[in-house]
Parts: sequence; C-alpha cells; structure tokens
Amino acid sequence: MKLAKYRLPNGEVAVGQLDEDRLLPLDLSAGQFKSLADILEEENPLEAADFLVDRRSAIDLDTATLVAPIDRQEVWAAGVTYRRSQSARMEESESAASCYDRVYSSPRPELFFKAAAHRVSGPGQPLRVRTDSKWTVPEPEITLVLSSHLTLSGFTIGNDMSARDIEGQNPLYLPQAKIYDACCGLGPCITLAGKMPPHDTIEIRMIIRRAGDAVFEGKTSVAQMARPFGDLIGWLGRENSFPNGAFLMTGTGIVPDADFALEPGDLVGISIDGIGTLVNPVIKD
Ligand code: DO4
Ligand code: MG
Repeated sequence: MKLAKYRLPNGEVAVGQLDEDRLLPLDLSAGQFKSLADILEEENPLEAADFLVDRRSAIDLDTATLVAPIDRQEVWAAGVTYRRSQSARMEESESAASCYDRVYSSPRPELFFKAAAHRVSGPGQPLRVRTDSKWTVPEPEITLVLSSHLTLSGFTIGNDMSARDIEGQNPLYLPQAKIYDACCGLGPCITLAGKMPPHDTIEIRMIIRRAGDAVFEGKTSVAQMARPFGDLIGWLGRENSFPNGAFLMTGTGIVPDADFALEPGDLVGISIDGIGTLVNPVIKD
C-alpha cells in the first residue's frame, strides 16, 4: 500500500491511499489519527490505513496536488554507502580523500542531519542550488521511514541535494553543502514496508532533463549498497531518540561525472521500484 499527502482546494492537507491513477482519501475525522505520521506509528499501519480508506470518494490523481509525505519527523542521511559515492568524494576532495575511503569500510557509518520538515520539497516543488555553489548535484536515495521506536514502517524516494564544490573545499563544510532551504526532496508517497519488492531487486534510476533533453541518465540498485538498512537504523538510534520519527536517506549510488552541475530550469526525475517517481524542478535564487 502507498500512502500520500495532498493539498485540498481550501489549502488544507489530507492523507490518501495511492491506487494506480486514483487517490482514495483516508477519513481522519474520528480523531484517533491526526496525520500520516500517526498512522505510520501504528504497529500495523496497513491495517490502520485500510480501515480509514474511503473508497467511494476517489480523486483522479492528475487533479491532486501531492505534497511531501512528512509531518514533524527529522530527516537524516547516510553517506558513502556505495562504492560510487566513495570514489566521487575522493575525487572532489584532495585534502580529505582518506576520510571517505575509511568511512566506506569502517563499522561506524557516516550519518548526518539533513533537514527539518520546512527544508523539504515534495513532488513538483522546486529544489535549490545554493547561490554560492557552482557545482551542485542531486543524490537519488532510497529513504527509510521510521517510527518513533525506529521501526521501519515504509520507504520513500529522497533527493539529497549536495554542493560538491563546498564539500570538496573542506569536509568541515559538509553541513553547508548539504543543509539549506529546499535542499531535500521527498515523495511522491510512502510505500508501506511489507509492500516493497525484495530489497536486493530494487533499482534506483535518475534522469535529469534540460530544455526537454536528457542531460544525465544513471541507475544503480539497492544490492550495490555496502550496508544493510538495519545496520544504518541501529547506528542512527545509538544515543539518539526520535519522538516524532525520522526519515533516513541511505546514500547515493549514482553520481554524475565531475563535469556535470545542475542548472536552474533542470528537471530531476528519480524512480525507485515499488515506490514511483519523484520529479522536481531546480532553481537558484
Ligand atoms: O560524505 C558526504 C556525503 C555523502 C553522501 O551524501 C552520500 O554518499 O550519499
Ligand atoms: Mg547523499
């Protein structure tokens, strides 16, 4: 089952089940569940959503405005979990190449805070290139949706926008390379954990279009990840609590060649098996 948030014509945000090209509203009027996050907190979110779904009021998906499927969760990210990310980082950072090499094979992963909900863009919403960056790329990442107990309730698509020039100057600039307004894409929906294909079969694809032409295409698969999801969740939960739950982006296995930088007007499309496609336009202002 896929759950999404969408904006009603009166501006309010509602929750629905994505069913092919239809959106079936969830009736939250009884008050037990106030948000998508409340449903994801349940031991069995599928059963809860199934009980709430209103099959008689289907909305044509083309007419619905989806928003990012986040409420008050923090967004965290793992880094250098694929060989491709390790080699790209070592290329971009002369001074700190060995940091990336060592973290790829160390038991402790790289984990960093990525965004609070207000820095997240949903489907169709712009993602930004910082005005002080000339070399920013999107990072397509399968993203874990975790309850406050850090149980894995679902998956979504994440885009961990990264200013490679800023990170490459000095690894201590990582928070500035990674965290700024509209630095993080999430959506278009959350696929509940039990409804995903077998994890080692999941493909991740990215296509970047400029004035209608594909200027970058790449793909990888979850099987290429150097760390299991459970390992990343275990490290995230060490010494840390998440009263509102968390999203955990699991790292990129697709990095465009060093001569590629995003430009305003680009359209970034990321597709992940079992979830769908997240498309965002790029701005720089
Ligand atoms: O070490 C920098 C960040 C790495 C990252 O975001 C990734 O591998 O996806
Ligand atoms: Mg990343």
